[in-house]
Amino acid sequence: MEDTSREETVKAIARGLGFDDCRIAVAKEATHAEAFREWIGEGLHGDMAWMEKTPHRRCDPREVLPGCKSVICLALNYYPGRSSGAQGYRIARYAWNEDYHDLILAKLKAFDVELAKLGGTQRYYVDTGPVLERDFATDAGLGWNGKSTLQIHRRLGTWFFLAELLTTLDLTADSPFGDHCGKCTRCITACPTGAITAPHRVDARRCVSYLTIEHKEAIPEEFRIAMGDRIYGCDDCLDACPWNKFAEVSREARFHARESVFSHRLRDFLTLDDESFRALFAKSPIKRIKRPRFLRNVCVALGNTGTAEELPALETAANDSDPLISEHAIWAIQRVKTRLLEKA
Ligand code: B12
Ligand code: SF4
Ligand code: SF4
Repeated sequence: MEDTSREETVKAIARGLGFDDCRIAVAKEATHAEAFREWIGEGLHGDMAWMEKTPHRRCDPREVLPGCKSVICLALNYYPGRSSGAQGYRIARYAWNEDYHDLILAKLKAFDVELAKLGGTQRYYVDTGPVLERDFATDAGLGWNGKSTLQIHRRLGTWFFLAELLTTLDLTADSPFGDHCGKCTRCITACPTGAITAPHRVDARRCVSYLTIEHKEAIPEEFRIAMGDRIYGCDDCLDACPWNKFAEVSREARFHARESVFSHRLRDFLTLDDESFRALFAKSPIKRIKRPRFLRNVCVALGNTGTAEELPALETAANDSDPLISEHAIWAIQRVKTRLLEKA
């Protein structure tokens, strides 16, 4: 009886802090720890070297928090709606406005204070911690890991962030919800670069999200055309998922499209210097990749979609002192010119 009321208290705290769902998993070795080790072993994480560090910790919360008994798994809906208002380019929806890390960490901090009052010691994370977040969310029945590897929630679809508190509180775990992908394979078909190489397996090195955000060097030529008009992240496997049909727009206005960004035409981004880049993307996750990587992505998209009107802006970018920008601008100019010749 006492345990039941503690779980209810935990879920009430989550609701009070604005989380859309909260479920509990047992703290143990992750169910798919072996799949994770294989994934790393095959180098599918590309140059995200931080993922190789301390795999024993990432696969078992008890290695992160001694005495950890439960993992409190949380979902926060970020769906900002269908259209950003952008003309001719796409940014992944999670990055349409403010960075979720700070926003969610503030909620987790308040959560921790409440759990300490119940006698718990916690570690809390969103995204960047050594936790296989989706594995524990599946165990807790928050949702299930779809073939795209995205965690799907029966009501929110795929448009939500995960966060969790590892706690020494011994809470009764919730039951898994089960896999509801059925025969569907839409995400695999929709992926522009063939990054979902098998159900439940993403080769990060092929994923547009990795190439445009995590990858620091030149974008391999084999993926540039497939990137199309995507300049930061990719939502194609999310857009394709039928479980998103009933997604509701997030209550959090700080996730809704930032007008000052999306009023830019694609070529306007090439005029940003370091200072105006930082100002435009203040508090946005895009700020993290800094101007050279962002302009690199813009050049590729302009190469794929641009017309003669874009050539002057690309010529200026081709003279940029940053080689990452100039190399991609030169590639884009060639591609636009080839297209113009083909049309002539
Ligand atoms: C590294 C990383 C990436 C990498 C690699 C992605 C990947 N699929 O592994 C890149 C940069 C490509 C990426 C992209 C994106 N990411 Co990311 N990413 C992460 C991060 C930091 C680690 C993921 C990880 O450990 N990958 C390693 C693989 C092996 O693990 P996994 O994919 O989680 O898979 C587990 C399960 O699938 C399970 N499993 C394996 N086989 C099987 C088989 C069956 C039958 C079952 C049931 C399960 C199962 O075992 C695996 C290991 O535990 C997490 C945060 C975190 N700490 O977990 C965010 C996270 C996964 N990303 C997130 C988001 C939003 C995205 C993007 C949508 C962003 C975008 N729009 O551009 C894309 C989606 C791409 C995709 N299809 O996954 C969210 C996902 C939320 C959700 N609802 O699922 C997370 C959870 C961040 C957060 N806190 O909200 N990401
Ligand atoms: S985010 Fe885009 S590129 Fe990456 S797996 Fe999904 S559809 Fe493929
Ligand atoms: S698109 Fe289909 S197969 Fe892919 S995650 Fe969604 S339901 Fe599962």
